[in-house]
Amino acid sequence: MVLKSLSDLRNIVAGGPVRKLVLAAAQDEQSLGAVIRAWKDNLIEPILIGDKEGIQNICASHNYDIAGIRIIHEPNMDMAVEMSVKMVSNKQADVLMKGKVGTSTLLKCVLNREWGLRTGNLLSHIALFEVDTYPKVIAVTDVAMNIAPNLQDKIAIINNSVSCLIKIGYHLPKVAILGAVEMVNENMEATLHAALLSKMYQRDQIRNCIIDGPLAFDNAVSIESARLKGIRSEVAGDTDILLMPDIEVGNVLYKSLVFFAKAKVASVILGASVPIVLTSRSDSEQAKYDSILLSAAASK
Ligand code: COD
Repeated sequence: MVLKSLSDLRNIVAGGPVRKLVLAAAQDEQSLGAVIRAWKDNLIEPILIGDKEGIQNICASHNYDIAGIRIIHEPNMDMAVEMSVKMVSNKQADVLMKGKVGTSTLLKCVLNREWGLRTGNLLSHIALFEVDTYPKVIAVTDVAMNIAPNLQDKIAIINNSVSCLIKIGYHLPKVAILGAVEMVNENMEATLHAALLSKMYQRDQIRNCIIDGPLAFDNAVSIESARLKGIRSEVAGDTDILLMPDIEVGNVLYKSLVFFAKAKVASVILGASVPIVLTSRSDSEQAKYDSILLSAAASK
């Protein structure tokens, strides 16, 4: 199974148990809109923690009927985030979502050694894109969390993203390790990492996926381009996951897809004890909604 579009996530979530999602500092207009829509669609059970009056005012201004949704009043933002994270670590919720709070405040709580959501794994970000010029959804990682991943970090990022896609229903997702070129060049560290990761895959040191690299972006996503360059690869032109060399390349690709190619996107932080919806203020309500569904689908 592969996702052809992000709307496929809805069927996957609808076919599973209803996940509890806690929205930390819930007095956030766009996040609330997306959460309430997913709740109305019977796809999640939300718990809203934050300033109750602020939450109710936003809902009243949009005519949202929120009777039946649990709201916990905590006007202090830091306390609201701490309470949300503790609710997840006490297994009272399956997904954590960022509301009206800074990313670093939320991540600090998530990484708290006493009551946070650490698992011993690296946390990493994955973004799934639906773009008209590619026949299936393509995942890009890591475009938002790990700045300059070393080889060990890249192994963890691959494992996080592969298990996410497997939870959604994929079998052996195809991972392209990107470089600027498809040849190993000792002056380009990304190509050295790619060659090592490919060999580790061949030796079963990385499992549950098919890996090839280095691949340049063109031959990772176009079989014609791979053919012209004489590249024989199981991944070229049929990539499910693009592993980025670093955050700059990843973030520029992310924003190019959204702004130039008008791609739809859903994203989630992986590697903690539960998926974390950590969309940014500039993401559309639709992107937040799709990210909620991705997180619910990846929560198993
Ligand atoms: N996974 C697990 N643990 C981590 C991770 C991770 N990815 N990152 C840090 N930790 C742990 C460390 O082991 C340590 O115990 C603690 O957290 C603090 O580690 P530091 O001091 O290295 O981490 P910070 O707080 O300086 O940085 C963590 C960030 C995630 C904030 C940092 O990596 C960062 O700024 N990333 C980029 C975020 C960004 O700007 N994104 C914008 C694009 S939209």
